[in-house]
Amino acid sequence: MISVLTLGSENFILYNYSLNAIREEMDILSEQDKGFHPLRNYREYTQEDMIQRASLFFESLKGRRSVRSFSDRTIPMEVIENCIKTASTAPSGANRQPWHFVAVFDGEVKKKIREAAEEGEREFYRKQAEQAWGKALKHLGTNASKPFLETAPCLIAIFAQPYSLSPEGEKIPHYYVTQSVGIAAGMLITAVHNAGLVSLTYTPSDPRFLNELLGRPSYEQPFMILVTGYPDEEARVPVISKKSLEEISTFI
Ligand code: IYR
Repeated sequence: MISVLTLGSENFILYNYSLNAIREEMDILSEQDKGFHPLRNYREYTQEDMIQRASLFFESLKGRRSVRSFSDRTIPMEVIENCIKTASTAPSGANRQPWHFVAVFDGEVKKKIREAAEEGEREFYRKQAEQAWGKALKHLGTNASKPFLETAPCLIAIFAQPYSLSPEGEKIPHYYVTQSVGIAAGMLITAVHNAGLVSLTYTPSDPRFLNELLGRPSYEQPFMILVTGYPDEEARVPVISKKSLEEISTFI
């Protein structure tokens, strides 16, 4: 107060004004802007470049196919690490990141996964063969045999977390879990393709065995296994087509 009184009246008003402005600014900062920083790393392209980039990206992704025959050639672990890091950049409900990825390179563990998966598949194909679901799969040529689970160098098991647990054991709710993990899985598939590898989204018919085999808590839900590696030299893929833009979209 004393120091304020020693200021001339004009200066006092200015001083007071700037103090209030700073206080106000700090209030706004703490209420709205706390934990925000400017958008970084955004890069705008010219419309011409944008058009070309979108077209080239489509051309690249159009070439992706699900592959069921893998080479046993090894792949660098670093590539998988970066692909998982790419998936981890996915948006998620309330940014809770409700996923866990287990990258399996170990031959013994892959063998166990294959055995357990094939057991579930034998049951599935026995029950579904003549049902609608079984018939819908006929053109893919799938059956209960899953050799790729052992041949492929890497199986990335993706788990969805309906919630997580705090260190005190309290449940932390997760939101839009299926959407979030689906987006992350899509980005993982894209990253693997971009690295020059192929993948298969394999969904075991009865996937619960994965929790115990891979040491994941029982509340996590096995989402899919992304079988990853090089294609077998003789790999063949089914003749399929994708729906046209007109069929899948409406522009208003
Ligand atoms: N999980 C089984 C069945 C299967 C189901 C769907 I939907 C597919 O697109 C392909 C297969 C299997 O992998 O054989």
